[in-house]
Amino acid sequence: MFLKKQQPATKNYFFEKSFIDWKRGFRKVWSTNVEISHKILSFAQDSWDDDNHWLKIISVLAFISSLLTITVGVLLIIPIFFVYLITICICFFFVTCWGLLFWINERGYRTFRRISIICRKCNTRFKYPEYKCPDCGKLHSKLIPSNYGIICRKCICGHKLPTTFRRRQKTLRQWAICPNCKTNIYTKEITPISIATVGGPGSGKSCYIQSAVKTFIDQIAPKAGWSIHFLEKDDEDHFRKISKYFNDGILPEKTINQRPQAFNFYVKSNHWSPEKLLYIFDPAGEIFHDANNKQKYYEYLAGLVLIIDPMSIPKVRAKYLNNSSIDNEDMLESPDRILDTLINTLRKYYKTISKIDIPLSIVINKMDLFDLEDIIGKRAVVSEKKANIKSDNSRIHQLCINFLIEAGYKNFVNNVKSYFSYYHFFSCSSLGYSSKNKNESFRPFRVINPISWILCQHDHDFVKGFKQLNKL
Ligand SMILES: Nc1nc2c(ncn2[C@@H]2O[C@H](COP(=O)(O)OP(=O)(O)OP(=O)(O)O)[C@@H](O)[C@H]2O)c(=O)[nH]1
Ligand SMILES: [Mg+2]
Ligand SMILES: [Zn+2]
Ligand SMILES: [Zn+2]
Repeated sequence: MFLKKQQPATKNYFFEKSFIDWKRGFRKVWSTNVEISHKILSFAQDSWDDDNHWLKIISVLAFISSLLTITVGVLLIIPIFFVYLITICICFFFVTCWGLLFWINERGYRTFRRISIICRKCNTRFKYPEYKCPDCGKLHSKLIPSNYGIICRKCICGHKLPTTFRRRQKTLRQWAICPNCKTNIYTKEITPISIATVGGPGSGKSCYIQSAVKTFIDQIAPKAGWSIHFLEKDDEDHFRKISKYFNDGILPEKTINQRPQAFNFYVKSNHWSPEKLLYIFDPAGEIFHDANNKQKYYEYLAGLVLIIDPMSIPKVRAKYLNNSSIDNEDMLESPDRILDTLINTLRKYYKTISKIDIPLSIVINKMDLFDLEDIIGKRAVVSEKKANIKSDNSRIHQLCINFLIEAGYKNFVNNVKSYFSYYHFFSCSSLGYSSKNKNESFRPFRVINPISWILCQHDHDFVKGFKQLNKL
């Protein structure tokens, strides 16, 4: 409520100027009174020095009136200014209470809705953007109800800036600036949900993210009654492009950006407000070679999707390589090394020795290859039909664990269990068929489950949303 940082704005009258006015007024009236009494006193002294008797009488009278001026001054000025001060204090009290109501409303809404902003350029997350005054360009931080104004703030240039959440969103969105890199952020103050992929080069992260996003936007959102729109035109164009490539069976290019730009879209529903803004990060696999490679987004992750290419597991590879060769054989990196690096990086980053609280989806990808679907996919679940297992997802989770243990990855599974508080194993195929059959639309399957699991871990609105969806 009382901002420490100086703002290029004038403070609310009752928070500063009223007390300055009182002090100035009191000084002025008091000094005028003293001055008048002083003048009368010096007149009395001059008259006393004269030999004229009449003047001596006048001098005595002047001396008495000088004393009276001071006394009446003290008796009148002090009570009047005391009442004046009390009135200002009462106004200050009521304005503060009024301001506190708005401030609590703003803070409560932000905390409850977990509102913050992520800069697209530097990936920094911050609670409040800076707002540029549309008239003079001065930067205002924390444009919220404060001692600089309850419902609006007056910039030093005279321009009035709204300080309440809704009016600020309506009128000042294009003036929001990242406090870190000072670029325009355009985004609304909203609930961001950030998800990032993890996996070695060529494990299938980009294919996975693109097919999961496409499935979410094209199939899940319309079914659930959520409307999707994009942060910027570039995001929409990017989505249209990958959508077209997907339909034409064209693979994404190798990711080279070490600090990935987030792919964003808003999810709007009648059941929640404000909208949710999904940030999806897809880094290049090479960053997981280095445990010191800290990404800014680690600070605010809602979940991680660890992609495992089954062919990067030596035993699995040995079993299937006789049947066929793989495109990116020489690039494959063992998933246990990737997991070790991830655990080291996160533990260093969060300076913790206890479990990591970020939900982790472990996804065995490329399920279209060979007979993997019969071992850890839906076909395996159908053929087993275990009555005691609640859902296909729980069964696949267990099958994946068994598969990894049999493939010599017991340590991997144990590390997941001992270092992560929330984890789930999934299997899916981002493309639906081997990339060798070019120019045919990809047919991903089960790609949404790892993402929906993370969304449900992070946000209660999505739990209800997906529950509703499963009932349909
Ligand atoms: N058969 C099959 N191949 C896949 C699938 N997903 C990805 N691939 C193959 O894996 C290759 C690498 O996929 P990407 O998504 O580019 O891998 P990445 O993890 O993003 O790699 P980097 O960008 O280098 O980190 C693709 O060119 C495909 O050939 C899948 O679901 N099935
Ligand atoms: Mg990639
Ligand atoms: Zn201004
Ligand atoms: Zn920035």
